Amino acid sequence: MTSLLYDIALAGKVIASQTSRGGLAEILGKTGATNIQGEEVMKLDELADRMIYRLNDHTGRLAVMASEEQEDILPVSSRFPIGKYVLLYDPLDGSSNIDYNVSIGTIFAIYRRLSQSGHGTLEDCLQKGRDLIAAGYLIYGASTMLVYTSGMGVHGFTLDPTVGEFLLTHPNIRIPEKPKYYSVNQGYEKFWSDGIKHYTRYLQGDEPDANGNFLKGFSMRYIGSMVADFHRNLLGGGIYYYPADSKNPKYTSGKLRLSYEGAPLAFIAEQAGGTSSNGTTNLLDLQPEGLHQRTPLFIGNRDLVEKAEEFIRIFDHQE
Ligand code: FDP
Repeated sequence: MTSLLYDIALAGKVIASQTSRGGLAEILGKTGATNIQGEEVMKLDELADRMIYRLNDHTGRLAVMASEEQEDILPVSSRFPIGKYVLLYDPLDGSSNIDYNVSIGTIFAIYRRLSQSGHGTLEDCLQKGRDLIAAGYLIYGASTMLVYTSGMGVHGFTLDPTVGEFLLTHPNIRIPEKPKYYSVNQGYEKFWSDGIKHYTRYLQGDEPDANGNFLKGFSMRYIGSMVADFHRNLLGGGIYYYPADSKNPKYTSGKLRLSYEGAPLAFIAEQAGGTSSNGTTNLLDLQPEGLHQRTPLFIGNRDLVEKAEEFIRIFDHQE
């Protein structure tokens, strides 16, 4: 496990070195291809995807991988030894921000394989977040950080570019009890359900909850790179949500993916004292039905996530 995390950290260093060179390295812009999600593939998406795969395919630690950028699972080649772990990853989260020098990230989720031997299977990849043995993210921002949990707290490391190593800077991260921020793309408000609209006004301090209590109102922050939004709220306290909306009839379950975006961040949030939900159920308890399954997502301070569930229950009549 430690070696696997080390390999992911190494991929992160390489991706960071590329992102920090930006326009100098001719790696900004689109490849011209469209991925399985129907999104335009950026050159850096492709580079990050390849980098993580190549640094992990031959080590003997993994049985199978799956990436946001690839439609099918990526079993380890028969040329290489097969290991006992499963790696799911979003190589470059927030890729629509790449060209604007805004923070982006990599998210990863690690499971133990379920199959007994041979190549890893789809079933190995479709495990509940509760079965995660480690999860984390790299954030490529003003500095590069690696934040991860293996079920014993959340720890953050900052890349020291002068020595090329991640050094422990944020041991045992806990979400502050007093939240500061709410983070959502409020440009989509007209596409939201009543529950989400009322909940958002509650967060702004404009509406009471079911007990008649008002909040003072939080500051709104939204970067549009989930890793960066999550990271800020992890350290500052708050809630990030991307609800289901009626904007695109194709995506009735929101935009974000359960297995390699929602579940790993949910595991981190829980380890830091927070929680997550799809509006009714903890994200860690959802059984993925497909590799690229989308989910509505609410993640951050426990009381704010529970309050989102309450508003949805009351206004959207969900049990
Ligand atoms: P992106 O499409 O740029 O990769 O994972 C998808 C994601 O980014 C998240 O990182 C981000 O929070 C969200 O989508 C932004 O979506 P909107 O532009 O719809 O707000």
